[in-house]
Amino acid sequence: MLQELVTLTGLAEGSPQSFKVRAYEKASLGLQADGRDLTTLSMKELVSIDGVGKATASKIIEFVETGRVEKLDTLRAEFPPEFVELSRIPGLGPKTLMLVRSQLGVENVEQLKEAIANEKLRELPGLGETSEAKISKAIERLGLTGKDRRTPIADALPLAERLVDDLLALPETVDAKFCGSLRRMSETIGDIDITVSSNEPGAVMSFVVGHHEVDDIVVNGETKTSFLTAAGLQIDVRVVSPEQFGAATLYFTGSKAHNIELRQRAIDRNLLLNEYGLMDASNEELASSDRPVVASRTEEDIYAALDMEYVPAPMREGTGEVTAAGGDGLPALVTRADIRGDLHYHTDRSGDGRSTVEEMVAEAAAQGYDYLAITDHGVDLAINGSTAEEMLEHRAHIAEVAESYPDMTLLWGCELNIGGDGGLDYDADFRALFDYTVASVHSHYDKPVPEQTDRLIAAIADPTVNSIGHLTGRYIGRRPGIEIDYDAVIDALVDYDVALEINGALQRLDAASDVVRKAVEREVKLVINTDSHHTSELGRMEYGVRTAQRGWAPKHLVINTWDRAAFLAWSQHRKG
Ligand code: DGT
Ligand code: CA
Ligand code: CA
Ligand code: ZN
Repeated sequence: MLQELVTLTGLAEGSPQSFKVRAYEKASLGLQADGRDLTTLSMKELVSIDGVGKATASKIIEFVETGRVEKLDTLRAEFPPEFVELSRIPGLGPKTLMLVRSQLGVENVEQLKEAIANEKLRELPGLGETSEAKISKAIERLGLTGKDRRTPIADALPLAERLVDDLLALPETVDAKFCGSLRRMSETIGDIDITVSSNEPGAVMSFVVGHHEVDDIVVNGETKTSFLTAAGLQIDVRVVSPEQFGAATLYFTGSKAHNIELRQRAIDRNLLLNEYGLMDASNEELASSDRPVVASRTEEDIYAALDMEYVPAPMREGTGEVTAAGGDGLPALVTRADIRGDLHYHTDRSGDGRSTVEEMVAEAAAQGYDYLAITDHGVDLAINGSTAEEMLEHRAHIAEVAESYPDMTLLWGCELNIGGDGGLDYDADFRALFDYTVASVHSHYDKPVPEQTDRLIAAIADPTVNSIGHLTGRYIGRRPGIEIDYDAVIDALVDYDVALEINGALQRLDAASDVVRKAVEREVKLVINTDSHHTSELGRMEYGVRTAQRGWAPKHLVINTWDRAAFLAWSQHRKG
């Protein structure tokens, strides 16, 4: 709700920097950091949270008590979802967007495209042919058009996790899981599919119908409810009996291509696979509902009955996993339990970091990590970066904190900024002092492919660089990243033995899973990181791991699964 207030108020005020917008943003960060269940807090408790003022607190109370916020309803009426969506387009800030609306009557993507086709945008003050072309390209690359409009995973996954948690808390629920593209870790989601196991579907369905996320009911059946959220995202909830839960989650997780291959494998064994179970089909006389069930309660049972290894959900895309799982075997995939450290990690030494060194290190230690690289921004990242002097003080500070954590090796690192031409922060001698570095792109997103490729290769070739962070700099569905020649970049990673990051932030998931899979084929070293800027963000490691699995990443290529000695030796090897 607060995030929506941030966006809509930004539009209403014509600036994402306005006082009100920043107040909501601060409150949102404060609440996130606090972590308590908002619905249980009093006015007094709310305003005592860092960044939460009276105005925001009363909106939360209003929301908890009535399920609505009047201010938000007013803003929603003024800015319908199809208009708000336009604010995702790079180059269309709130001011420009409001201008486009008032001058050209543009209310949605279709009308915006039409205005671009008629060369209307370039005539507006502050815009020109270049910005018009840029906006046009961004619309294409964001995939905003038509009925196949999709929701970025960052907007769908936290919502699905909350819903599943709410369902699991229901006494009538035996088990619940989100399935579909979301469970497979697709970058964008058509709709959310949730499967619930229960013997009392009626109770589950009425709970769903009454849920506060429901804006509009599409299907209201005995075992299936489909509804729309206020943001227009569709959620399908199906209830099945506990005996059929495995078959149902297998079916609804898909992908369709994976299901089709599984079904063929079943047929080859005289079996029948559907959303109710894996059945013995040898007696053709029997009606399908009378066929003996071979397996259905768990996915594990079904894969086993098909003579296959269990296939982790992120791999289920019908791109060779069925053959591998039923034949030579799947790669020994990395899992969350294998991870021994985080190697892209900020503190409030970075302008955009929001927790102290002490807090961030304590949180990492609580994960049981063996090593941790603190990688605050280098000096080139304006506002957020630190000078050489500040970095040296920071090193001393980190060393001091490290004394309290004898079981964890704390590295003084840096997130180097890859400049427009591939240049890096500080001078080479200073960079060589860091224990570990991640180099990443934070600007110049629009250069042509050959220049972007050269730029990355220059950074990879630099002997002070250990890894490349968030490869393209994209924000899924919001900002297209840089376009590069992946094969050339992967060649360079191999040649210089530099690790490729899989960034677990849901907006990023960068490198993308298909790029990871290419890199895996070339045995590029990988590193899975959270890029945390706050103590609440360490959970991203799980998303990074799932993305790695989607890219078929085996444990042995992931450097932050290695034991301390092996990792430390590797991190120093380029320095000779
Ligand atoms: P999405 O929602 O477009 O991001 O993608 P999915 O994969 O979540 O697709 P969705 O929601 O249409 O259906 C959920 C799952 O149900 C899908 O992954 C596989 C299964 N499924 C749906 N339709 C079919 C079908 O016609 N044949 C088979 N074999 N499976 C299907
Ligand atoms: Ca779906
Ligand atoms: Ca669906
Ligand atoms: Zn970072």
